[in-house]
Amino acid sequence: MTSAVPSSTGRRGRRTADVGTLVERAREGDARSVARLISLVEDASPLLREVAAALTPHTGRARVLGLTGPPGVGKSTTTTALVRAFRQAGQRVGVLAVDPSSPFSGGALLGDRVRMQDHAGDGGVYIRSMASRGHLGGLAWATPQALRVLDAAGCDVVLIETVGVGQSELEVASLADTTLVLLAPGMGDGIQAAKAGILEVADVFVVNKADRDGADATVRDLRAMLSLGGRHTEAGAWRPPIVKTVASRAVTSQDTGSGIDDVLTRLEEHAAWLVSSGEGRRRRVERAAREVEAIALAALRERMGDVHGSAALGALAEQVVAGETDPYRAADQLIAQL
Ligand SMILES: Nc1nc2c(ncn2[C@@H]2O[C@H](COP(=O)(O)OP(=O)(O)OP(=O)(O)O)[C@@H](O)[C@H]2O)c(=O)[nH]1
Ligand SMILES: [Mg+2]
Repeated sequence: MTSAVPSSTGRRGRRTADVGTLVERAREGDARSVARLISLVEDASPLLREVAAALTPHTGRARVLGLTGPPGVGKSTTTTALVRAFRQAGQRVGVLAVDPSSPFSGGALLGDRVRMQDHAGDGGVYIRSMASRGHLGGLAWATPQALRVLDAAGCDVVLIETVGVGQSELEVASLADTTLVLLAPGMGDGIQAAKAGILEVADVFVVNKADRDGADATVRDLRAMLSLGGRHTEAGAWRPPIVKTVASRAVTSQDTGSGIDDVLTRLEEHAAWLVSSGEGRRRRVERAAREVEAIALAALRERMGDVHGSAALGALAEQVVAGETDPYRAADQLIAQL
């Protein structure tokens, strides 16, 4: 038996479907069901446990690509160009944009926060913006679950766009099988990126806006930085290639010379390396570990919330004040009671 899910048209439960039906429909490619499942994730619904159980047998197939980089560098434009390329290759594509500050460009892919591609024209693309800060565990908690929904819904590729400026973005990048770090000429982007630590997570570097002055200088800066060391210099390691692109050209005119084809080639090479080196498997295990950890921490935090103001905590606090115990021992006792 599965639980009733409030419809996305209102939480007052005017229309309901059960979790099993919703998952079934999502797997058949019904965009509205996919949207509702992701809404459950965003709302941290109590039904998620059931949703995860229903989805998991159908997951593990999607290839996950992370795109990160400084604000305005062209992540959404590049995502749009890649989506188009994958669609042309007959693949189903999901896009998760994590707290984007600028919208996606390009006709059919224009999406608002909740919009999914729901018309018959192209049911092969799902786009979703995630704004889940403030939830228990934040993005580390919500993004992998949204990913699982898209994976189970039959997406061959899922692209995750994040702005590379902080820790949560690094966490999201760690969800990916392959991470693309985008930079653009000027503004000392390379140095900024190094500071933010995003160089270390790069599998493929994309120097976008190569139509602008300074693209070659940015490539040189990057090469120089990579030669200084890092995980890629170890034996058998993947050496991240640097590709120059003009993503806006790929989106507006689809002409060649945009560099997007080169990006696709590098992605294929990296996918092959992930298999041959065993690194792909290792990343997925790591991803699962983080997800389990995030769920466990969120559950613990919730239980700690129940503890706040509880009689047990009050009694321990009295003992600390009375000098009968110290705060560390009291905390141990509290945790033992959870
Ligand atoms: N000249 C030039 N402009 C580009 C190129 N790619 C993207 N742009 C423009 O750069 C601006 C920002 O592009 P976005 O794709 O929104 O960049 P973003 O990295 O997703 O931005 P945020 O999500 O806000 O961090 C837009 O006006 C694009 O049209 C390019 O290759 N060359
Ligand atoms: Mg963007």
